[in-house]
Amino acid sequence: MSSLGTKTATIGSRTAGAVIDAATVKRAACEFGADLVGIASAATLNAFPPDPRFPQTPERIAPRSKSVVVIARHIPIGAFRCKTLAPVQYLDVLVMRRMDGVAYRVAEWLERAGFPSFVMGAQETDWNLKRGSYGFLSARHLGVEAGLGTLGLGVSLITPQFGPRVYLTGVLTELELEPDARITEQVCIGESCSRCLYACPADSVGHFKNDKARCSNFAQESGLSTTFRFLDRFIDASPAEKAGMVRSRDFFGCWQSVTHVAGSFGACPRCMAVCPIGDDYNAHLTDAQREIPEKTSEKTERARSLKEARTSGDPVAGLNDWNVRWVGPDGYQQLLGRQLKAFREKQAASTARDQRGDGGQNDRD
Ligand code: B12
Ligand code: SF4
Ligand code: SF4
Repeated sequence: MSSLGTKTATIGSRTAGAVIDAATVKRAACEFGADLVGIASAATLNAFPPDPRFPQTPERIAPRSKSVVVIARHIPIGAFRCKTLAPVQYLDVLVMRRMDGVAYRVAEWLERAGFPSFVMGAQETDWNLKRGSYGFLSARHLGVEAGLGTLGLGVSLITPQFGPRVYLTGVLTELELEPDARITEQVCIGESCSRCLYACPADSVGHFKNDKARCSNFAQESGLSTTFRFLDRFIDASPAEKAGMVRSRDFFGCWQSVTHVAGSFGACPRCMAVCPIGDDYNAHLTDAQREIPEKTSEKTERARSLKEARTSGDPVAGLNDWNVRWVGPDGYQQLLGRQLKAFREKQAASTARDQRGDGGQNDRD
Protein backbone atom coordinates (compact mmCIF):
# COMPACT_ATOMS: atom_id res chain seq x y z
CA MET A 1 0.00 0.00 0.00
CA SER A 2 1.19 3.52 -0.75
CA SER A 3 2.89 5.45 2.03
CA LEU A 4 0.63 8.40 1.13
CA GLY A 5 -2.47 6.31 1.70
CA THR A 6 -1.37 5.20 5.16
CA LYS A 7 -0.01 8.49 6.48
CA THR A 8 -1.97 9.84 9.43
CA ALA A 9 -2.11 13.37 10.77
CA THR A 10 -4.03 15.13 13.50
CA ILE A 11 -6.69 17.43 12.12
CA GLY A 12 -5.92 21.04 12.93
CA SER A 13 -2.23 20.62 13.56
CA ARG A 14 0.40 20.55 10.85
CA THR A 15 2.28 17.26 10.48
CA ALA A 16 5.54 17.77 12.39
CA GLY A 17 8.52 17.99 10.08
CA ALA A 18 6.47 17.19 6.95
CA VAL A 19 7.50 19.25 3.97
CA ILE A 20 4.59 19.56 1.62
CA ASP A 21 5.83 21.31 -1.45
CA ALA A 22 4.44 21.40 -4.99
CA ALA A 23 6.33 18.27 -6.06
CA THR A 24 4.96 16.29 -3.09
CA VAL A 25 1.40 17.40 -3.82
CA LYS A 26 1.74 16.43 -7.49
CA ARG A 27 3.20 13.04 -6.60
CA ALA A 28 0.29 12.45 -4.23
CA ALA A 29 -2.28 13.48 -6.84
CA CYS A 30 -0.75 11.09 -9.38
CA GLU A 31 -0.76 8.26 -6.84
CA PHE A 32 -4.43 8.97 -6.17
CA GLY A 33 -5.13 8.71 -9.91
CA ALA A 34 -4.64 12.08 -11.61
CA ASP A 35 -3.46 11.81 -15.23
CA LEU A 36 -2.29 15.43 -15.27
CA VAL A 37 -1.76 17.76 -12.35
CA GLY A 38 -0.59 21.36 -12.11
CA ILE A 39 -0.66 24.17 -9.58
CA ALA A 40 -2.11 27.63 -10.08
CA SER A 41 -1.64 30.54 -7.71
CA ALA A 42 -4.90 31.91 -6.26
CA ALA A 43 -3.48 35.44 -6.48
CA THR A 44 -2.92 35.05 -10.23
CA LEU A 45 -6.42 33.61 -10.73
CA ASN A 46 -7.86 36.57 -8.78
CA ALA A 47 -5.93 39.01 -10.96
CA PHE A 48 -6.93 37.38 -14.27
CA PRO A 49 -10.62 36.35 -14.33
CA PRO A 50 -11.70 34.97 -17.76
CA ASP A 51 -14.36 37.67 -18.04
CA PRO A 52 -13.64 40.53 -15.58
CA ARG A 53 -17.30 41.62 -15.64
CA PHE A 54 -18.31 38.28 -14.10
CA PRO A 55 -15.25 37.22 -12.11
CA GLN A 56 -14.80 33.48 -11.63
CA THR A 57 -12.15 33.81 -8.94
CA PRO A 58 -11.05 31.92 -5.80
CA GLU A 59 -11.41 35.07 -3.65
CA ARG A 60 -15.19 35.10 -4.28
CA ILE A 61 -15.42 31.57 -2.87
CA ALA A 62 -12.66 31.23 -0.30
CA PRO A 63 -10.53 34.36 0.18
CA ARG A 64 -7.97 32.46 2.28
CA SER A 65 -7.07 30.08 -0.56
CA LYS A 66 -3.48 30.39 -1.66
CA SER A 67 -3.28 27.76 -4.40
CA VAL A 68 -5.45 25.63 -6.67
CA VAL A 69 -4.30 22.10 -7.43
CA VAL A 70 -5.70 21.37 -10.89
CA ILE A 71 -6.40 17.73 -11.64
CA ALA A 72 -7.23 16.21 -15.02
CA ARG A 73 -8.44 12.74 -15.97
CA HIS A 74 -7.98 11.47 -19.49
CA ILE A 75 -11.11 10.18 -21.24
CA PRO A 76 -10.25 6.63 -22.37
CA ILE A 77 -9.97 6.45 -26.14
CA GLY A 78 -12.02 3.33 -26.92
CA ALA A 79 -15.36 5.12 -26.99
CA PHE A 80 -14.07 7.67 -29.54
CA ARG A 81 -13.53 4.76 -31.95
CA CYS A 82 -17.21 3.73 -31.88
CA LYS A 83 -19.84 4.40 -34.52
CA THR A 84 -22.44 5.67 -32.03
CA LEU A 85 -22.18 8.38 -29.38
CA ALA A 86 -23.74 6.33 -26.56
CA PRO A 87 -20.49 4.77 -25.21
CA VAL A 88 -18.70 8.10 -24.84
CA GLN A 89 -21.77 9.75 -23.29
CA TYR A 90 -21.76 7.19 -20.51
CA LEU A 91 -17.98 7.23 -20.18
CA ASP A 92 -17.99 11.00 -19.53
CA VAL A 93 -20.06 10.48 -16.39
CA LEU A 94 -17.71 7.75 -15.15
CA VAL A 95 -14.58 9.84 -15.81
CA MET A 96 -16.07 12.83 -13.96
CA ARG A 97 -16.89 10.65 -10.94
CA ARG A 98 -13.41 9.16 -10.92
CA MET A 99 -11.86 12.63 -11.26
CA ASP A 100 -13.95 13.98 -8.36
CA GLY A 101 -12.80 11.01 -6.26
CA VAL A 102 -9.14 11.77 -7.00
CA ALA A 103 -9.62 15.46 -6.16
CA TYR A 104 -11.44 14.55 -2.95
CA ARG A 105 -8.52 12.38 -1.85
CA VAL A 106 -6.04 15.19 -2.56
CA ALA A 107 -8.15 17.66 -0.53
CA GLU A 108 -8.51 15.17 2.33
CA TRP A 109 -4.79 14.43 2.36
CA LEU A 110 -3.87 18.13 2.41
CA GLU A 111 -6.34 18.83 5.18
CA ARG A 112 -5.06 15.98 7.33
CA ALA A 113 -1.62 17.53 6.97
CA GLY A 114 -3.06 20.72 8.46
CA PHE A 115 -4.07 22.80 5.43
CA PRO A 116 -7.82 23.52 4.94
CA SER A 117 -8.72 22.37 1.41
CA PHE A 118 -11.81 21.49 -0.62
CA VAL A 119 -12.83 20.33 -4.09
CA MET A 120 -14.62 22.78 -6.35
CA GLY A 121 -17.63 21.08 -7.93
CA ALA A 122 -16.70 20.57 -11.57
CA GLN A 123 -20.21 21.18 -12.92
CA GLU A 124 -21.49 23.74 -10.40
CA THR A 125 -23.21 26.95 -11.53
CA ASP A 126 -22.94 30.34 -9.85
CA TRP A 127 -26.40 31.85 -10.38
CA ASN A 128 -25.15 35.27 -9.26
CA LEU A 129 -22.98 35.56 -12.33
CA LYS A 130 -24.08 35.12 -15.95
CA ARG A 131 -27.36 33.48 -16.93
CA GLY A 132 -27.23 29.74 -17.63
CA SER A 133 -24.42 27.39 -16.68
CA TYR A 134 -21.48 29.39 -15.43
CA GLY A 135 -18.97 27.77 -13.08
CA PHE A 136 -17.78 29.32 -9.81
CA LEU A 137 -14.40 28.84 -11.43
CA SER A 138 -13.69 28.17 -15.09
CA ALA A 139 -11.91 24.81 -15.05
CA ARG A 140 -10.38 25.35 -18.50
CA HIS A 141 -8.79 28.63 -17.39
CA LEU A 142 -7.54 26.88 -14.23
CA GLY A 143 -5.91 24.35 -16.53
CA VAL A 144 -4.09 27.05 -18.47
CA GLU A 145 -2.92 28.86 -15.33
CA ALA A 146 -1.63 25.55 -13.93
CA GLY A 147 0.45 24.95 -17.07
CA LEU A 148 -1.60 22.01 -18.38
CA GLY A 149 -2.42 23.38 -21.84
CA THR A 150 -3.93 26.29 -23.76
CA LEU A 151 -7.40 27.09 -25.10
CA GLY A 152 -8.23 25.80 -28.59
CA LEU A 153 -10.24 27.22 -31.49
CA GLY A 154 -13.54 26.33 -29.73
CA VAL A 155 -12.07 27.27 -26.29
CA SER A 156 -11.64 23.76 -24.94
CA LEU A 157 -8.45 23.20 -22.97
CA ILE A 158 -6.00 21.49 -25.32
CA THR A 159 -3.29 19.56 -23.48
CA PRO A 160 -0.11 18.44 -25.25
CA GLN A 161 -0.59 14.89 -23.88
CA PHE A 162 -4.27 14.22 -24.65
CA GLY A 163 -5.53 17.16 -26.73
CA PRO A 164 -8.98 18.15 -25.35
CA ARG A 165 -9.81 14.58 -24.21
CA VAL A 166 -9.68 15.40 -20.49
CA TYR A 167 -12.07 16.49 -17.78
CA LEU A 168 -10.66 18.66 -15.05
CA THR A 169 -11.30 20.12 -11.64
CA GLY A 170 -9.58 22.08 -8.90
CA VAL A 171 -8.75 21.67 -5.22
CA LEU A 172 -8.59 25.00 -3.38
CA THR A 173 -6.11 24.95 -0.52
CA GLU A 174 -4.76 27.36 2.05
CA LEU A 175 -1.29 25.91 1.51
CA GLU A 176 1.01 28.19 -0.47
CA LEU A 177 2.59 26.14 -3.27
CA GLU A 178 5.01 27.03 -6.06
CA PRO A 179 2.74 27.56 -9.11
CA ASP A 180 3.52 26.00 -12.48
CA ALA A 181 4.50 28.21 -15.39
CA ARG A 182 1.86 28.74 -18.08
CA ILE A 183 2.51 27.25 -21.50
CA THR A 184 3.00 30.31 -23.68
CA GLU A 185 3.07 28.61 -27.09
CA GLN A 186 -0.31 27.85 -28.66
CA VAL A 187 -0.94 24.12 -28.25
CA CYS A 188 -3.91 24.24 -30.67
CA ILE A 189 -2.86 24.30 -34.33
CA GLY A 190 -5.54 26.89 -35.01
CA GLU A 191 -7.21 28.06 -38.21
CA SER A 192 -5.16 25.91 -40.60
CA CYS A 193 -6.44 22.80 -38.78
CA SER A 194 -10.05 23.72 -37.94
CA ARG A 195 -10.98 20.03 -37.59
CA CYS A 196 -13.15 20.82 -34.54
CA LEU A 197 -15.00 23.44 -36.60
CA TYR A 198 -15.58 20.92 -39.42
CA ALA A 199 -16.84 18.22 -37.04
CA CYS A 200 -19.15 20.40 -34.92
CA PRO A 201 -22.78 19.43 -35.62
CA ALA A 202 -24.01 22.70 -34.04
CA ASP A 203 -21.73 24.99 -36.05
CA SER A 204 -20.76 26.54 -32.74
CA VAL A 205 -16.95 26.59 -32.99
CA GLY A 206 -15.85 30.16 -33.63
CA HIS A 207 -12.53 31.99 -33.65
CA PHE A 208 -11.23 31.03 -30.21
CA LYS A 209 -14.78 31.20 -28.92
CA ASN A 210 -17.85 29.01 -28.77
CA ASP A 211 -21.54 29.74 -29.30
CA LYS A 212 -22.78 28.20 -26.05
CA ALA A 213 -26.48 28.18 -26.91
CA ARG A 214 -25.89 26.29 -30.15
CA CYS A 215 -23.43 23.88 -28.55
CA SER A 216 -25.68 23.08 -25.61
CA ASN A 217 -28.41 21.71 -27.95
CA PHE A 218 -25.98 18.86 -28.65
CA ALA A 219 -23.63 18.77 -25.63
CA GLN A 220 -26.57 18.89 -23.20
CA GLU A 221 -29.00 16.95 -25.37
CA SER A 222 -31.11 15.98 -22.33
CA GLY A 223 -30.03 18.84 -20.08
CA LEU A 224 -32.10 21.18 -17.96
CA SER A 225 -33.48 23.29 -20.86
CA THR A 226 -34.54 20.20 -22.82
CA THR A 227 -36.25 18.83 -19.72
CA PHE A 228 -38.08 22.14 -19.12
CA ARG A 229 -39.13 22.36 -22.77
CA PHE A 230 -40.50 18.82 -22.57
CA LEU A 231 -42.40 19.57 -19.34
CA ASP A 232 -43.86 22.80 -20.82
CA ARG A 233 -45.18 20.86 -23.80
CA PHE A 234 -46.43 18.06 -21.54
CA ILE A 235 -48.43 20.44 -19.32
CA ASP A 236 -50.29 21.85 -22.34
CA ALA A 237 -50.82 18.48 -24.05
CA SER A 238 -54.16 16.62 -24.28
CA PRO A 239 -54.51 13.27 -22.42
CA ALA A 240 -54.04 11.38 -25.70
CA GLU A 241 -50.89 13.38 -26.53
CA LYS A 242 -49.57 12.84 -23.00
CA ALA A 243 -49.88 9.06 -23.42
CA GLY A 244 -47.69 9.27 -26.54
CA MET A 245 -45.22 11.70 -24.94
CA VAL A 246 -44.37 9.43 -22.01
CA ARG A 247 -43.36 6.76 -24.51
CA SER A 248 -41.22 9.13 -26.60
CA ARG A 249 -37.44 9.33 -26.97
CA ASP A 250 -37.50 12.84 -25.40
CA PHE A 251 -39.08 11.49 -22.22
CA PHE A 252 -36.60 8.62 -22.11
CA GLY A 253 -33.76 11.17 -22.53
CA CYS A 254 -35.01 13.15 -19.51
CA TRP A 255 -35.32 9.91 -17.54
CA GLN A 256 -31.77 8.87 -18.42
CA SER A 257 -30.37 12.25 -17.43
CA VAL A 258 -32.18 12.22 -14.06
CA THR A 259 -31.34 8.61 -13.22
CA HIS A 260 -27.72 8.47 -14.32
CA VAL A 261 -26.80 11.92 -15.71
CA ALA A 262 -26.14 10.50 -19.20
CA GLY A 263 -27.03 13.10 -21.84
CA SER A 264 -27.32 16.01 -19.41
CA PHE A 265 -23.72 17.01 -20.20
CA GLY A 266 -20.98 15.65 -22.40
CA ALA A 267 -23.52 14.31 -24.89
CA CYS A 268 -21.52 15.49 -27.91
CA PRO A 269 -17.89 14.39 -28.19
CA ARG A 270 -17.17 15.47 -31.78
CA CYS A 271 -14.71 18.36 -31.19
CA MET A 272 -12.82 16.15 -28.74
CA ALA A 273 -12.73 13.11 -30.99
CA VAL A 274 -11.19 14.78 -34.05
CA CYS A 275 -8.49 16.95 -32.43
CA PRO A 276 -5.12 15.62 -33.67
CA ILE A 277 -3.07 16.86 -30.69
CA GLY A 278 -1.81 14.19 -28.27
CA ASP A 279 -0.21 10.77 -28.46
CA ASP A 280 -3.57 9.17 -27.63
CA TYR A 281 -4.75 10.45 -31.04
CA ASN A 282 -1.56 9.28 -32.77
CA ALA A 283 -1.86 5.83 -31.26
CA HIS A 284 -5.59 5.12 -31.60
CA LEU A 285 -7.59 7.76 -33.42
CA THR A 286 -5.73 8.53 -36.64
CA ASP A 287 -7.56 5.74 -38.48
CA ALA A 288 -10.97 6.08 -36.79
CA GLN A 289 -11.23 9.87 -37.04
CA ARG A 290 -9.30 10.75 -40.21
CA GLU A 291 -12.49 11.43 -42.21
CA ILE A 292 -14.89 14.05 -40.86
CA PRO A 293 -18.35 13.30 -42.30
CA GLU A 294 -19.75 16.64 -41.07
CA LYS A 295 -17.27 18.66 -43.18
CA THR A 296 -18.99 20.85 -45.80
CA SER A 297 -17.76 23.38 -48.35
CA GLU A 298 -19.42 26.13 -46.31
CA LYS A 299 -17.37 25.13 -43.23
CA THR A 300 -14.19 24.96 -45.30
CA GLU A 301 -14.90 28.50 -46.51
CA ARG A 302 -15.45 29.67 -42.91
CA ALA A 303 -12.13 28.14 -41.79
CA ARG A 304 -10.41 29.87 -44.71
CA SER A 305 -11.82 33.24 -43.68
CA LEU A 306 -10.67 32.71 -40.05
CA LYS A 307 -7.17 32.01 -41.35
CA GLU A 308 -7.25 35.12 -43.51
CA ALA A 309 -8.40 37.24 -40.54
CA ARG A 310 -5.53 35.87 -38.42
CA THR A 311 -2.81 36.36 -41.03
CA SER A 312 -3.96 39.84 -41.95
CA GLY A 313 -4.03 40.84 -38.26
CA ASP A 314 -7.78 41.67 -38.15
CA PRO A 315 -9.11 42.16 -34.61
CA VAL A 316 -10.30 38.81 -33.18
CA ALA A 317 -12.15 39.02 -29.83
CA GLY A 318 -10.93 35.57 -28.72
CA LEU A 319 -7.34 36.76 -29.27
CA ASN A 320 -7.58 40.26 -27.81
CA ASP A 321 -5.00 41.51 -25.30
CA TRP A 322 -6.91 39.95 -22.39
CA ASN A 323 -7.88 36.58 -23.93
CA VAL A 324 -4.60 35.80 -25.72
CA ARG A 325 -3.08 34.92 -22.34
CA TRP A 326 -5.06 31.63 -22.39
CA VAL A 327 -4.68 30.87 -26.11
CA GLY A 328 -0.89 31.15 -26.12
CA PRO A 329 0.72 34.58 -26.70
CA ASP A 330 3.71 33.04 -28.53
CA GLY A 331 1.48 31.57 -31.27
CA TYR A 332 1.56 28.09 -32.78
CA GLN A 333 5.08 26.62 -33.00
CA GLN A 334 4.55 23.30 -34.78
CA LEU A 335 3.86 21.24 -31.65
CA LEU A 336 2.08 18.56 -33.71
CA GLY A 337 5.11 18.08 -36.00
CA ARG A 338 7.40 17.67 -32.97
CA GLN A 339 4.95 15.25 -31.37
CA LEU A 340 4.59 13.11 -34.47
CA LYS A 341 8.36 12.90 -34.94
CA ALA A 342 8.88 11.78 -31.32
CA PHE A 343 5.94 9.34 -31.57
CA ARG A 344 7.29 7.70 -34.75
CA GLU A 345 10.77 7.41 -33.25
CA LYS A 346 9.28 5.69 -30.20
CA GLN A 347 7.26 3.35 -32.43
CA ALA A 348 10.32 2.49 -34.52
CA ALA A 349 12.37 1.78 -31.38
CA SER A 350 9.65 -0.45 -30.02
CA THR A 351 9.36 -2.37 -33.32
CA ALA A 352 13.14 -2.85 -33.37
CA ARG A 353 13.01 -4.18 -29.80
CA ASP A 354 10.21 -6.60 -30.71
CA GLN A 355 12.22 -7.86 -33.67
CA ARG A 356 15.32 -8.39 -31.53
CA GLY A 357 13.11 -10.04 -28.93
CA ASP A 358 15.21 -8.67 -26.05
CA GLY A 359 12.47 -6.55 -24.42
CA GLY A 360 14.78 -3.53 -24.60
CA GLN A 361 17.56 -5.01 -22.44
CA ASN A 362 20.20 -4.08 -25.03
CA ASP A 363 19.02 -0.49 -25.35
CA ARG A 364 21.20 2.18 -23.83
CA ASP A 365 19.89 5.48 -22.61
C1 B12 B 1 -21.35 25.66 -18.80
C2 B12 B 1 -20.44 24.66 -19.43
C3 B12 B 1 -20.70 24.33 -20.74
C4 B12 B 1 -21.70 25.08 -21.59
C5 B12 B 1 -21.07 26.44 -21.97
C6 B12 B 1 -19.61 26.29 -22.39
C7 B12 B 1 -18.76 27.55 -22.28
N1 B12 B 1 -18.09 27.89 -23.36
O1 B12 B 1 -18.71 28.19 -21.24
C8 B12 B 1 -21.91 24.12 -22.80
C9 B12 B 1 -23.10 23.26 -22.57
C10 B12 B 1 -22.07 24.79 -24.15
C11 B12 B 1 -20.65 23.25 -22.68
C12 B12 B 1 -20.20 22.47 -23.70
C13 B12 B 1 -19.06 21.70 -23.62
N2 B12 B 1 -18.36 21.41 -22.53
CO1 B12 B 1 -18.63 22.28 -20.87
N3 B12 B 1 -18.67 23.14 -19.20
C14 B12 B 1 -19.39 24.10 -18.72
C15 B12 B 1 -18.94 24.44 -17.27
C16 B12 B 1 -19.86 23.72 -16.29
C17 B12 B 1 -18.85 25.91 -16.95
C18 B12 B 1 -18.13 26.72 -18.03
C19 B12 B 1 -18.01 28.15 -17.65
O2 B12 B 1 -18.05 28.54 -16.50
N4 B12 B 1 -17.85 28.99 -18.62
C20 B12 B 1 -17.77 30.39 -18.34
C21 B12 B 1 -16.67 31.10 -19.09
C22 B12 B 1 -15.25 30.63 -19.00
O3 B12 B 1 -17.06 31.06 -20.43
P1 B12 B 1 -17.28 32.40 -21.17
O4 B12 B 1 -18.06 33.36 -20.38
O5 B12 B 1 -17.74 32.04 -22.53
O6 B12 B 1 -15.73 32.86 -21.22
C23 B12 B 1 -15.28 33.58 -22.22
C24 B12 B 1 -15.60 35.01 -21.96
O7 B12 B 1 -15.39 35.21 -20.59
C25 B12 B 1 -14.59 35.68 -22.83
N5 B12 B 1 -14.09 36.86 -22.19
C26 B12 B 1 -13.01 36.95 -21.45
N6 B12 B 1 -12.81 38.20 -21.08
C27 B12 B 1 -13.77 38.92 -21.61
C28 B12 B 1 -14.01 40.25 -21.51
C29 B12 B 1 -15.10 40.74 -22.12
C30 B12 B 1 -15.32 42.19 -22.01
C31 B12 B 1 -15.96 39.88 -22.84
C32 B12 B 1 -17.14 40.39 -23.51
C33 B12 B 1 -15.71 38.53 -22.93
C34 B12 B 1 -14.60 38.07 -22.31
O8 B12 B 1 -13.52 34.73 -23.03
C35 B12 B 1 -13.77 33.56 -22.29
C36 B12 B 1 -13.17 32.37 -22.99
O9 B12 B 1 -13.71 32.19 -24.26
C37 B12 B 1 -17.49 23.81 -17.28
C38 B12 B 1 -16.98 23.40 -15.91
C39 B12 B 1 -16.31 24.56 -15.25
N7 B12 B 1 -16.61 24.83 -14.03
O10 B12 B 1 -15.50 25.24 -15.86
C40 B12 B 1 -17.63 22.68 -18.30
C41 B12 B 1 -16.42 22.36 -19.17
C42 B12 B 1 -15.84 23.64 -19.72
N8 B12 B 1 -16.99 21.62 -20.28
C43 B12 B 1 -16.22 20.71 -20.76
C44 B12 B 1 -16.47 19.99 -21.95
C45 B12 B 1 -15.57 18.81 -22.25
C46 B12 B 1 -17.50 20.37 -22.80
C47 B12 B 1 -17.85 19.78 -24.18
C48 B12 B 1 -16.72 19.22 -25.03
C49 B12 B 1 -18.99 18.75 -24.07
C50 B12 B 1 -18.54 17.43 -23.55
N9 B12 B 1 -18.35 16.43 -24.40
O11 B12 B 1 -18.37 17.29 -22.35
C51 B12 B 1 -18.48 21.02 -24.83
C52 B12 B 1 -17.42 21.92 -25.48
C53 B12 B 1 -17.93 23.30 -25.76
C54 B12 B 1 -16.85 24.34 -25.82
N10 B12 B 1 -15.87 24.17 -26.68
O12 B12 B 1 -16.91 25.32 -25.08
C55 B12 B 1 -14.96 20.55 -19.93
C56 B12 B 1 -13.76 21.14 -20.69
C57 B12 B 1 -12.64 20.14 -20.85
C58 B12 B 1 -11.61 20.68 -21.77
N11 B12 B 1 -10.70 19.85 -22.18
O13 B12 B 1 -11.62 21.86 -22.09
C59 B12 B 1 -15.34 21.38 -18.62
C60 B12 B 1 -14.18 22.13 -17.98
C61 B12 B 1 -15.95 20.36 -17.64
C62 B12 B 1 -14.89 19.67 -16.79
N12 B12 B 1 -15.08 19.70 -15.49
O14 B12 B 1 -13.94 19.14 -17.27
N13 B12 B 1 -20.08 23.35 -21.47
S1 SF4 C 1 -19.47 19.61 -27.98
FE1 SF4 C 1 -20.33 19.16 -30.02
S2 SF4 C 1 -21.69 20.88 -30.40
FE2 SF4 C 1 -20.34 21.53 -28.74
S3 SF4 C 1 -18.57 22.55 -29.71
FE3 SF4 C 1 -18.01 20.39 -29.47
S4 SF4 C 1 -18.62 19.47 -31.42
FE4 SF4 C 1 -19.71 21.41 -31.29
S1 SF4 D 1 -9.01 20.27 -33.82
FE1 SF4 D 1 -7.36 21.57 -34.56
S2 SF4 D 1 -8.18 23.66 -34.44
FE2 SF4 D 1 -9.50 22.36 -33.19
S3 SF4 D 1 -8.65 22.50 -31.11
FE3 SF4 D 1 -7.68 20.71 -32.07
S4 SF4 D 1 -5.79 21.52 -32.97
FE4 SF4 D 1 -7.10 23.27 -32.52
